[in-house]
Amino acid sequence: MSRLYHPDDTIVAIASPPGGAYRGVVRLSGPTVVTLLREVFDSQAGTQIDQVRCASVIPGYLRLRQWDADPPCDLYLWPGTSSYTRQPTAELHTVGSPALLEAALETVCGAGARLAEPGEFTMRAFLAGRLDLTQAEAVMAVIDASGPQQLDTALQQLAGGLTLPLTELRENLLNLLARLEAGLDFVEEDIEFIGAAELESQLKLSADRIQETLLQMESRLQTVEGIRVVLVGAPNVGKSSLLNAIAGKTAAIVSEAPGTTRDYITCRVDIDGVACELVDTAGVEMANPVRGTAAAAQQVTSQQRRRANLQIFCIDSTRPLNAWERGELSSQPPEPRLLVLTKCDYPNVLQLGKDAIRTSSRTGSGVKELLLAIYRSAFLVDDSLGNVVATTAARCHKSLTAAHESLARAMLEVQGATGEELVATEVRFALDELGKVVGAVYTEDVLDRIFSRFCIGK
Ligand SMILES: Nc1nc2c(ncn2[C@@H]2O[C@H](COP(=O)(O)OP(=O)(O)OP(=O)(O)O)[C@@H](O)[C@H]2O)c(=O)[nH]1
Ligand SMILES: [Mg+2]
Repeated sequence: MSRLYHPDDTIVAIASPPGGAYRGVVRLSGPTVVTLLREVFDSQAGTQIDQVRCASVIPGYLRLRQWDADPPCDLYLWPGTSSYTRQPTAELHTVGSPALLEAALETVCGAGARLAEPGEFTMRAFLAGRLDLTQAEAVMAVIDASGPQQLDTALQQLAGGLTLPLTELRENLLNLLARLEAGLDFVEEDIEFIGAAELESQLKLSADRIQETLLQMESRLQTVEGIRVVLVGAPNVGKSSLLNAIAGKTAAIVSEAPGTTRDYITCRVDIDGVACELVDTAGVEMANPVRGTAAAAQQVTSQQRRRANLQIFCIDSTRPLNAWERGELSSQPPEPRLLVLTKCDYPNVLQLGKDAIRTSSRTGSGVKELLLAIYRSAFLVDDSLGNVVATTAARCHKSLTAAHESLARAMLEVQGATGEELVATEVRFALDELGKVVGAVYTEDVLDRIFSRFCIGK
């Protein structure tokens, strides 16, 4: 069995980032924290650590076995169950020297603690019921957040953004199950605890809630995979060159021969925390292409256009618009579109509205403006961008789908009057699946998978 399942061990880890810093933190949690601190910490004012009853900060010194000098240290102590892990927890805040922190770790281990596994502090918080699984994942998302948007989202989830609706849903279903089971217990007496019509409407309500959450999650997943930004335009206008300029590397082949790109090419870029999948497509010749490879390539392009969240319509600034481009510009595409003029390092023969972004892949001018425009559009394209916690969405999708299916079957059984026994079984099954999402029902390998992605000390 994994070591994570032994909350009776006292664990210790360096909780501050690696490398030298002004301050470093060593974190401990477990039943023997207070006894152990008596060995490794001297309070400046002579405070008796075992007398401390509530969360306190105590200035003092570390007593390191290997060192003669005792470095100054502030002890943050949660002696009871008010801590993150709901067990005695302490943090030793001292000088952030890697050698010193290692020595502190060794000393604490020498006094009876063991090194913590990745995510073990948060695992304890989960096992103690302080967090549910979606919140534990949010802790990790907060730590990993690479931009303000991701951070905001992770914090929302940590604050119970997903937990609250799911908890409410589970409670409703539990009540429903209780009434169903009461009816089953008194089947002889012919007392009705819940009528078929109410049962069906309650089931439908819950099924709809799950469906809503699923849809929300799907849009989150899509966001995490990246909003799809598709470059379209006539052959040879410089789409592939622009993709390379945005990506900062050669992802697509460029040549002066029109029709170079035949299949679509994708490339991921991260624009300040917003994941984008850029898609380069084959140039479009005309509205109704001829047969052969050109036609096949254009079919692929139309498919990609349909899947786009955002279109970047590229127009060559060195020549007048052709008929196809005029037609495209006069119609409103279903998805948001940015207009981009290419090859602006050449003398410009084309005047488009001021909304068009002027770029040159050769000099790199305008690429920054284009990135900013993509970034801004991303939030218009996908308003769930503020709600991304991909790991949770990926993990919960299967359970939510299964719960929804059970409730749909339960509704059919109510309609077919096949018996409340079967309805209750389906409701129980749905509850189990919802329980997996928040971690009310879990297996060891699910926990291992989730918590092993944490870093040590968290
Ligand atoms: N001077 C200049 N030349 C460019 C620029 N962008 C592209 N080109 C040239 O234009 C030609 C076509 O570029 P590509 O990027 O292959 O154009 P494309 O639209 O992807 O073409 P297809 O894949 O055939 O549809 C190449 O010779 C590029 O070097 C630019 O910003 N400035
Ligand atoms: Mg190309």
